[in-house]
Amino acid sequence: MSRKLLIDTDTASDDAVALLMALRHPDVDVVAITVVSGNVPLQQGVINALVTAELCDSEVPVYAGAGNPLLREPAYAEWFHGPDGMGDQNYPPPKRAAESTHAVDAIIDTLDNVADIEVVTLGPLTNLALALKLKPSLAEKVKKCYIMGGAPCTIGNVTPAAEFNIWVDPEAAQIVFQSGMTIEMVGWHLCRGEANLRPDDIDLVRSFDTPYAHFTIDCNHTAMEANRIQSGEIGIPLPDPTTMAIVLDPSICTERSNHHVQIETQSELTRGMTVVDQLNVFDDERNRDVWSPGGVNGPEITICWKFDVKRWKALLYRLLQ
Ligand SMILES: [Ca+2]
Repeated sequence: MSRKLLIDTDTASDDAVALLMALRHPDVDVVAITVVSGNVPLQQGVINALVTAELCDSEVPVYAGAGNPLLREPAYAEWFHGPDGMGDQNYPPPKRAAESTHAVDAIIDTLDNVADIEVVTLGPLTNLALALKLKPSLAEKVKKCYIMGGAPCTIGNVTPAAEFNIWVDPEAAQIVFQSGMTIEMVGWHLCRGEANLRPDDIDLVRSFDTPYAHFTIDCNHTAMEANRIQSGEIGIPLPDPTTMAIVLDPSICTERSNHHVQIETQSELTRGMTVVDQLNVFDDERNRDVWSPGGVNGPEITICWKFDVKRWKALLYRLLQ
């Protein structure tokens, strides 16, 4: 039986590849794509999600959601993905439009009614937080929620402390992380270094000569240049696709552990930091009031620390051919 996924995305170039992977995977049924403001303004993200679905001959419903974070001003990452989020490839406009239902209503309906639903979030957590605020019991309906976000090793890509998705809407992230949903957090660190698509990998992907392969490289060309400037790495960073690889084959994650996690919402210096209690200091009486005033610590979150780079790329390549 196919696994059922709901994917929430701020669709830009790496989201598009992650969507493509899920839509082309034979054992997965993507029941809904919900779009949130993040990498690009909401309506651009909707267009990018529809363009990607069309490339995959998929009729998956696409829903537009929150155009702003819960409390903060919107922040975009066009400098990284290009003004259209897709490396300015001038893709023709999609033939389909988004559904008329709001993404938050679609999330509530899907989580309530689709058995064994799994959720994958590839953007800021605004849509999911709004759904949980309206219906907290949804947390128990989700078999598992995979979150691309956070910087458990404290190497951020917006600030030294924070990864983009969590930084954009930290209040939403805190709501989701404290909701009791079964969560696996796949941080930004995994997509770095050897996990980038290196020039040799890019040549290999081009050699597949499929629309999916060319799309993957073309729409990420701005991201490759931005990555070189930001981190000095030569290659395409693919945070959302690395997360999707772990969703599609959880054994690709080779080291994971469970910890209490809090999201920083008060400080400007560390806004959106994913504070992971790796040594479980909360369990020590001496630390409890210091770490968590009031003694409330929330549920444990599974953190993925390491993954198998060869197997991540092998899975990607299989889905691009
Ligand atoms: Ca994303």
